[in-house]
Amino acid sequence: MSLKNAVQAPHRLPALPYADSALEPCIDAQTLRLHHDEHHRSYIEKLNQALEPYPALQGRTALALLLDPEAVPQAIRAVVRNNAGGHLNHSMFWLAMSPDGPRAPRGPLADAIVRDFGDFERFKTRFAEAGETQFGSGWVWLTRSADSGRRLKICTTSGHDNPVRQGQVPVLLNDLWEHAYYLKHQNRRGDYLQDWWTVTNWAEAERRFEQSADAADGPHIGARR
Ligand code: MN3
Repeated sequence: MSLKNAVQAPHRLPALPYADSALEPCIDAQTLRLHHDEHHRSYIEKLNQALEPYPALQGRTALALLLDPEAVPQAIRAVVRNNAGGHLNHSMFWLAMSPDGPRAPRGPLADAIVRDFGDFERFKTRFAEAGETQFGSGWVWLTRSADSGRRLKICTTSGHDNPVRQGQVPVLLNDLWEHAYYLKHQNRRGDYLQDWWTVTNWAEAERRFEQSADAADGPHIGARR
């Protein structure tokens, strides 16, 4: 799913593209089931609930709501930001993992990672370190942005913020909330981040990277609806 095709209102929970147990042993079936069926669902329910009195906003995608906060009444702006963000990020996150496929990037994305981080191992170390040191709940991202000459960079966000709001195109993301890993890894977020390379969907990251090429020319990257 691309950003511009985010789920239309009434917002609905997308099905997981694999079985609950498909990402074991990195992500156990119970964690994946709770994360998808309960956490992601609850963001969607809260988003739909907040939008209920505002029919004009119900046709907007989660991305559109996040990119135009001024269009959202102050009374529901924070709820919409948190829950549209939660919905969008999780919809991307399920696709950022796969039980099979290449376990390293190929082609133009592989070349860009070498160019911007030195080599693939160094990139993995920096991504995991950024995720481990993010204080509290949030996300770690690999993004491409116009303002840095289309270079790749690693960043973190708090809560469910998405760097697309800062004009960056997400290529890869990982969930740093404890609900993503606590049943199996407990407090060891660093171990989860290391294990996560065994389920990373590099084919999806390659697709996102290649689709970002044109969009990275202007200030509205990733923002086309
Ligand atoms: Mn989560």
